Amino acid sequence: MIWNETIECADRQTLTEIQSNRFATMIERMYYNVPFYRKELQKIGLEPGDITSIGQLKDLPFTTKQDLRDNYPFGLFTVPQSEIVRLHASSGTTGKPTVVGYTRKDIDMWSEVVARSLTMAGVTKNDIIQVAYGYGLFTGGMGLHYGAEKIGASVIPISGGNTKKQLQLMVDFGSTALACTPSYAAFLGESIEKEGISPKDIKLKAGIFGAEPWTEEMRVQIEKLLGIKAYDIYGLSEVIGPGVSMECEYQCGSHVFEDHFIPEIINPETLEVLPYGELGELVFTTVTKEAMPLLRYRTRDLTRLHIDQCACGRTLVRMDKCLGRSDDMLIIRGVNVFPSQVEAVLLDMSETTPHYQLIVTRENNLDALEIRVEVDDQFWSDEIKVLEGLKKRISHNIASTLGLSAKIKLVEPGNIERSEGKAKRVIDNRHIQ
Ligand code: DLL
Repeated sequence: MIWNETIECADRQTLTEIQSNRFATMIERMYYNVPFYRKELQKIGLEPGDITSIGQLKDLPFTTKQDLRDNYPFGLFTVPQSEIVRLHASSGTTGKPTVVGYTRKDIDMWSEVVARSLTMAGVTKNDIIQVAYGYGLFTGGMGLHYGAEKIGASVIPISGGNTKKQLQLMVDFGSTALACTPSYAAFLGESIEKEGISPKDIKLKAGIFGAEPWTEEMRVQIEKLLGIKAYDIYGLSEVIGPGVSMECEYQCGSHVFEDHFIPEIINPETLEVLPYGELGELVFTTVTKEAMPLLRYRTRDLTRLHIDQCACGRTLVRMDKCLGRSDDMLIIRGVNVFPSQVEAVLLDMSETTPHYQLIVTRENNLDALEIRVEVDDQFWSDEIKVLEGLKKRISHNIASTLGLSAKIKLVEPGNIERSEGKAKRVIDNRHIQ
């Protein structure tokens, strides 16, 4: 089944017309309501009326996470606060999060694209969907929730964690679909037998997994453990949240909902637009978002786009699984982490130096983060109690900044390897890409 056949199967010309009209209106709104965009557009001598076609997109300036940070928290909103009905946030590159706002119409649009996504995974109003993405500032929980309600499925808003209860409700309520990160899905799968549950008591058919990179091998493993078909869902808070693109049953890339989000692939060094099929950085322009539209937003995700017709009948462009990032962002247990956030915490504390290393491992499908921190010469002590106290304080500050707990290991002054070139801040032993 296709949720919105008129759009999802529209011919290219129709789609381009829709995009061009919406794009022109959006540029106008940005120009008149957001000083940042007005300045950027004026820099290239552009007046809103000059934009008539989506073909002109390639000549317009990019927006980056730094721009969002510079305009923190609400500087890029095009509507007054009274029109905002929801705020979400994701990790910024240092202490401050990236904030996104939604009008009621934005929430409706978001529910629509998630409804299309869930329909691709075969979810209907006859399904019971367990939403085990985190509810809160993270967009995963609420995003899936509204989309699932829109199609009329029964939603279990259980949020993440509490594995025992997840499995108990999965059996007792007869959940037929599961939405969570792929690593948590694998962990749930592995916990079934440990919890003394018989796999035949699990009624799941489909999984809607995303928010972090995962491999084809992981897909096979999860499908086997949970007895389901596992689908990839992609999205980012800045653009809307989950539901920017989604895999159909043919699983040959995720269809991008191009009537709302226009994708481009650029060379991250030269910034030139690359043709279909070439690997580069994914860039999105939103054409319907009201509260916080984005012009050529650099996602930093590396992938390819394909335009050839998909066997499912949808004409929407497909993107490959993300092959990595063009910055240093890590995704640990579904939480976005920038090494610079850790650095900001350490710089804030007089007892530590900004010499540190992040070591990421994966055991039983769950990510673990260890942070090795070099202690300041003045503070280093032979007294265990003093160091234990420091460890606790770092641990607390890291958890409140990253939203993620980490094991802290204190290292003697001078003992973290110095590099002559780029510091090796991250050792990722998960091999997921
Ligand atoms: O992760 C939104 C989301 C929630 C997507 C639930 C899917 C399911 P952020 O926290 O802003 O938003 O993180 C966005 O996560 O730029 C990618 O690097 C990564 N990411 C998201 N989905 C996928 C995926 C949500 N399916 C960042 N595969 C993005 C690989 C993904 N990476």
